[in-house]
This record gives sequence, C-alpha cells and structure tokens, in this order.
Amino acid sequence: VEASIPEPQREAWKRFQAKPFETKDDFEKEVVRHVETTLARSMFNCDETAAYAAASLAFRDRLITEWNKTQQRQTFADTKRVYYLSLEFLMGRALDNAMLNVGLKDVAKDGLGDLGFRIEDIIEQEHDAALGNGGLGRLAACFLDSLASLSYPAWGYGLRYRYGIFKQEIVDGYQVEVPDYWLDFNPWEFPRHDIAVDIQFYGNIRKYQDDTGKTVVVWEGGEIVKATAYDVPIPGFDTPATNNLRLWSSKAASGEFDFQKFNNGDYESSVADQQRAETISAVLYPNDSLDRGKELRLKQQYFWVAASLYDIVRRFKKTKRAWGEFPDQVAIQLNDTHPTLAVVELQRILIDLEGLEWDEAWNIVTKTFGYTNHTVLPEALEKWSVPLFQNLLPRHLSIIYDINQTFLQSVERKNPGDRDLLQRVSIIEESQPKMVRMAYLAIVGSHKVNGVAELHSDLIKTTIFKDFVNIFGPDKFTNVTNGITPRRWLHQANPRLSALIASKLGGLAFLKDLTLLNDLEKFADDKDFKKDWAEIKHANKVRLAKHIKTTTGVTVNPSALFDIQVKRIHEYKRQQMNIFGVIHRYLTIKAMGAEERKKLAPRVSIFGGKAAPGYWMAKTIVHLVNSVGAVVNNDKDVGDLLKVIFLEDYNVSKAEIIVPASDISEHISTAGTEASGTSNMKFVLNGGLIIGTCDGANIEITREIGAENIFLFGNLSEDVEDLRHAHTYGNRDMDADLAKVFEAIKGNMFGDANSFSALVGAVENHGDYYLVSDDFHSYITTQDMVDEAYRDQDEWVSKTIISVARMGFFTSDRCINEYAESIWNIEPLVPETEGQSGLER
Ligand code: 7GP
Repeated sequence: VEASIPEPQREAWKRFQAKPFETKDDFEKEVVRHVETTLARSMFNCDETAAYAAASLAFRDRLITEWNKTQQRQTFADTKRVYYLSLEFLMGRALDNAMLNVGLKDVAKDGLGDLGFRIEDIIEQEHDAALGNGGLGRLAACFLDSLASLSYPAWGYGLRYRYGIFKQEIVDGYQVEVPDYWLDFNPWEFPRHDIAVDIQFYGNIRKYQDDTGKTVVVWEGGEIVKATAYDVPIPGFDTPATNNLRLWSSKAASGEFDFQKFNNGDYESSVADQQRAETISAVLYPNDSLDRGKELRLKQQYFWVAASLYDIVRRFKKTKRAWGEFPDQVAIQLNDTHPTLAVVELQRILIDLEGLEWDEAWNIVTKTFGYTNHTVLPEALEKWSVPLFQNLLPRHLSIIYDINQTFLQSVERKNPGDRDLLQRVSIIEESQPKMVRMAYLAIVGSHKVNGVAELHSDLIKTTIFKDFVNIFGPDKFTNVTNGITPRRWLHQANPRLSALIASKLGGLAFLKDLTLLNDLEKFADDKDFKKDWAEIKHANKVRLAKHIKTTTGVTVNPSALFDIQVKRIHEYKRQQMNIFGVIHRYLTIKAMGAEERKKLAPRVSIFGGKAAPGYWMAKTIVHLVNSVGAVVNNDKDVGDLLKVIFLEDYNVSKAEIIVPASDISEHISTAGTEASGTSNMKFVLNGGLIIGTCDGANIEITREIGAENIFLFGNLSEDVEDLRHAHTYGNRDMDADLAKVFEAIKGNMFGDANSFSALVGAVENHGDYYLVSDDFHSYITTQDMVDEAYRDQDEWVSKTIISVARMGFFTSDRCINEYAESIWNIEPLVPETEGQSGLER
C-alpha cells in the first residue's frame, strides 16, 4: 500500500496520516474538535443533538480511515468481489453499531460521560436509516454486517432515497402516513461528487453497418439524468475490515438543453427539469410484497442498475484483464427481481459498447449473476408492460427479445413441439398488453437461483419455477436459509443477555461463531444462571412497558405474558387471526367466574407494523386492533388479565427494544406463504419462545431447537390447495368460536361493525383465501397450551435457554459463507490485524 504513494509525498503522508483514536482522551478531543469546528458550535451550548453529531463524526473518521485501507488492500490483492444489488437496505441506526463493532463503546461511554452526557440519550438522537420496507431490506443490512465481519471483499449498491419508508402515526385508531425526511443531518454518508454517471432514458435505437460489415446499434436521444455516489462505511465486528455501501442520488445533468431554456428566459421550466430528475431517487416505494408496475419505479431500477454497473465495469477495466475474466473478478447478486435489468445492461455494455459477440457476452453475463427469490406470492412477482418498456428503455427491450428468442430456441430444441411449454416459460407474457416477466429473465440470466428457507426453496422448484427446473436441471436451484446478525440482534439490542452469555462462555467469541452458544445448554438447569436469565428478560419487559406507557398511555404489567407480533401488516401474515384470537380471549374472560380467572395468566398482546398506504385490508386490520384495544384496555372488569397494544411506527430501532422483551412471538402465516421470516430467529435468540405455523424458517428452527420448545399449529402447505378448493366448492361450517368472535364484531362491540365488514367477509363469504377459519381452532388451543406452559416458569426458562443454545445455525455469517462458497466463489481477505482491535473476548 505504501509503495503506491508517489515517493515525494510518501514522507509527509507517513508522518501525518490519520490515526484513529483509541483512548477516551483522544475520543473526547475529537468530539470537542467536531463540535467547535465541523459543527461551528461551542461546547457551552452543546446539546444532545450536537453531541450525537460530533460523536458520530469521530467514529465516522475512524471508519473511513479503515475503509480506505480495506479498499486499497482489496485493490492490491486483486481478488474477486461480490456486489450486492438491493433496492432496500434497512440499516436502522449506525452509531451504536459502529461503537460496538469497532469495540470502543465503553471508551465512548466514559468520554461522553466526561462531557456531561449519557450515552443512551446520545444514541437516541439518531434518525433510523429506513431505506427499506421489511424482511428483504433488513436481510440486506444483516448481510452487509456479516460480509464486513467476515472480511469478504463486498460492496452494496442501492438508492439514496430522500424519503425512507413513511412514518406511521395512529390517529383515532387509523394509520396515517407521514413523510420520513431523514436526511436533515446524516453524518454517516460521504458525498462523492467526483463519482457521477450520466444515465440515459427514452430515445431511439439506430442500426447501421460499420466498415467491416458488422451491425452496430446505437441508442440515441432521450433524456439524461446524473447519478451521484454517496458512500456509507460498513464496519465489521472485531476486524478493521470496513466495506462500502454505495447509494446513488439523482440530479439533472447539466446539459446544454437546460442552458438553452435558461437563456431563453425559461428559468422555471429548467428548474422543473431539475426537480423531475431528482424525483427518481426521492422516495422508497412503500409496498411490501406487491408489484404496482409504476413507470417511476422502473426508472428507479434502471437508474440504479446502470450507475452501479458503470461503476463495476470501470473498476474491472482498470485491471486491464480480458473480458473473459470478468466473472472471475465480479459476482453480482440480485436481491429479488428489482435489479434484473442489470442482466440486460451488462449484455448491452458488452455487445454495444465493448464490441463482443452475443454468445461470448452472454456467457460472461450468466456466469456473473445470481438471483435470490424472496416470495411466491403471485401479486409480488414483477412484470413490466412492454409498451412502457419500449418507451423508456428501447434498446433494453430489444435485447430482452433477443435473450428470449435464444432461450426459447434452446427450449424448443430439447422439447420439440411443446408450444404450451414455450408459452409458459417465455420471458414475454402474451397478454394484453404484453408483459416482461422479470423473474424469468432473472433465472435465464443467472447461474444460480436460490430461495431463502428450505420449504421456500422446495416450493419455488415445484410451483412457480417448475418448468425452469426441467429446462436447466435441478443444480441451478439451491437453498440458502436466511440468517440474522447476532451483533445487532443480540449484543446491541440485548447487552445484558450478551454479557451474561459471555460470562459463561469466556468472552464474546460467540458473536463471531454463533455455534459456540451450544455450550450454554449445560446451564439450562443451573439455578443461579436461570435467575439471572429471567431477571434480564424481566428488565427488558420493564423497558418495553415504559415505552408502551409513554407512547400509548396504557399501563401494562411487566409480569404478564408478553405476546408480540411485529412485522409488515399483510393478510398472509394473518394479524387478523391474531386479533380474532384476542377477541376470543376477551369473550372467554368475560364469561368466566372469579375462581376461573385466577388461574389465567395475564397477557399483553402487542402488535406493530406498517400497512402499505394503498392496502386497504391491511389498514382495516390496524384499525381493528386499535379498536379492540380501546375497549379491552378500558374494561375494569378485565384489568391486567388482558391488554391489547398497537405500537406506532415499528422500525429497526424500536425492534431493538421490542425483540428482547417477548415471552412469546407470533409467526403465523398461512403455510407456504412466508418465504422465511427473520424476526422469528431474532425473538428466539433473545430468549423468547414462538408460536407459529409450519412455514418458512419456522420449520428449520423447530428442527434445531426441538419440537418441544416451539408451539407449532395449523394446516400444512401441502393441504392449502385442497382447503381453498373446498372453500369454494364445498359446504363449510364456520368454527364455533370464530363465529362468536364475528358476532361480537357485528354487534358493534368494537365500534361501528361496518368498518370491519370486509375483514369478516373475507373469511365468511369470500373464500377465506388465507385459511383463517381452518387454522383458528388449532391456533386458540395452542395459545391455551402457551398459557399452561407459562405457568411453569422454571420449565419455561429452561426451554428458552436451550433454544438460545441451539440457535447457532441462524447467524447471517453462516448464511453469507454459504453464498460465498456455493454462489459467489469468493474468499475472505483477512487484514493482518484482524481480531486485534482490543475487543474483549
Ligand atoms: C421477505 C419475505 O416475505 C420473508 O419471508 C423473508 O424472510 C424476507 O423477504 C427475507 O428473505 N420478502 C419481502 O420482504 C418482499 O418484499 C417481495 O418480497 C419482493
């Protein structure tokens, strides 16, 4: 690295190069310097906001020094890198994470203490980076943490939305969306004004023959938008390796066009152009698992993909290698189909700009890409209308047609005469209008396709992608079960539990090798350990109870059983079944005598999650939960026996308070609909048990922790089709308990029944697509078993310890190692000083 610096500068550089702080004094010095110079304030009026800003800048300086070294190390080692393309990175807060990963949180705590601040208050100042909707976006964030912590050469590429996922407010029981303008002050990004790419839209294609007789295609005209890079450093845990997340922001290109308008006195319309360009990266689409086919969304996708590929190709070209070596240097992972245009864009670059032959180029493309599918829900599978495509990206559409033709010809060769098959697998759907099927394009353009849990990976092979398994063979399809980072989801969210575990395992090494948790199992019957364990859970519940009190005004008893369901609101996730179950419980309590009531475990049912703004049914579920809460929580007769809470604006930083506080959490999707789930893993890792269906990763969690430690219920995925069929064509008796719940709703017990008629009607009259009525009985009887089990606290605590001990498999480190080996073919590039960051083991 040193040798790369020109001789004359080397001396000065060595003398003055940035030295990251290590001690409390140096940290304080940095904070004061940032307050007084960077922020232009004095220490006399340094409030918590300024202290947050200065502390973050001090850590950012530290990260960026290591970031630089990491990038240089990778460049010189000339190793293969992976690029993770994701439209969503749900990062949450950065300061706490940076302090812990670097191993200097204690230093910062003391330093801030000297300056008159409590570190918790300073951490609270940070606005979440909420650049994602739910599971898919948070998975990408966990992956970045693991990639850096394992020292893999990896970059994330995404969009720098001006507005992240909306802020949810509950007004009179209804969800109201408020814009999340999060960029007011963001110390975690570096604008790279020197890294800007012009991105073209619209226009026409022109073909001609060059001197050698070769056909040349040019894409001309249209409009140009400029992409500017913003870099976010991603620190690894207990390693100096610091990776990069590059987010693109859109601006109008300062072309002659604008100037002409300006000179003609048309100032307003030249400003309008500017604003139009900026809209591309302005908002995150707030739909989770729903494709809306909006032109601006396709524009976002191409803008981001084109800028990222330009960057990746530029970096590759600096190595002066032959194009054939591209897949040896570059792996690109498509996080769902949103970046699938990258397949087409790389093919375009290779044939139109670099002059490669089609086959040679296509060979490079397919070796480069891998595609991860995150859902089988039909409404989430992306399709773009051909006319829209033709207008926005004419050259790409013509390449897609060529890709499709070559592909269909090969299918025809192997399956002569099977026209049905050709129609089924065609990338172009022959509908009115024609549609481009993005998932099919992603499969054809990648060398590996994976699902995110075993059941899900099996399902995609037997349902939505069945024909492709026959065409490409089964080896192209694989499974990588999701994981979560134990740094954020144990060490950061639950510091006391992490410390207790460390005290028994002899240090924090389990945070880098989660299978070490296995050794905890021998403490499952240790009296003192169990007491400490239970005490920490109680303290976490007290913390959540306080949060509930300040945000909702409701007092809950921290000794009650905390039953939590937090995730995006969706019919397939079945929050409606949960609230119907709560109503059933309420009716049961009301009908009980005093003696019977004494035997009941008091329960707090906690809900949280956002509904997509246009998803009316999901919003109705939110309304019902709040309406039930308003009645139950004010019923003196019920008191502590039941409370119903809706937590406003569920996000990553709130999850860090909520997840450690559960006794039981709910993962109750209709079997076969939840691809994996990741919060199920977080809750168990924090000493909560789960109630769930045989779906997604619940199945593998059961296998790991033992069926005796999880409350499974409900129909299996293989029965779903028959049940749906029976709903439509058979006679159905509504479950008696569910019928009573519906009667209560219809009798206006929770306010005007008309508000909820769609929810009830979906089950009663409209086919009950999500099988609420089929699973309701086993759901409520399993909830009774939860009560029963909770009564034996001693046994319950042992179960939670054993479960935590067996959760090692679900670290995202395991998951990333699997991707690295079976899909990306990349190796870690471990810095010499790895594990020497002074972190206590
Ligand atoms: C989610 C899945 O619903 C969830 O089961 C999974 O754990 C998560 O991805 C990570 O793999 N999918 C989405 O969030 C989503 O929007 C549609 O999928 C593209």
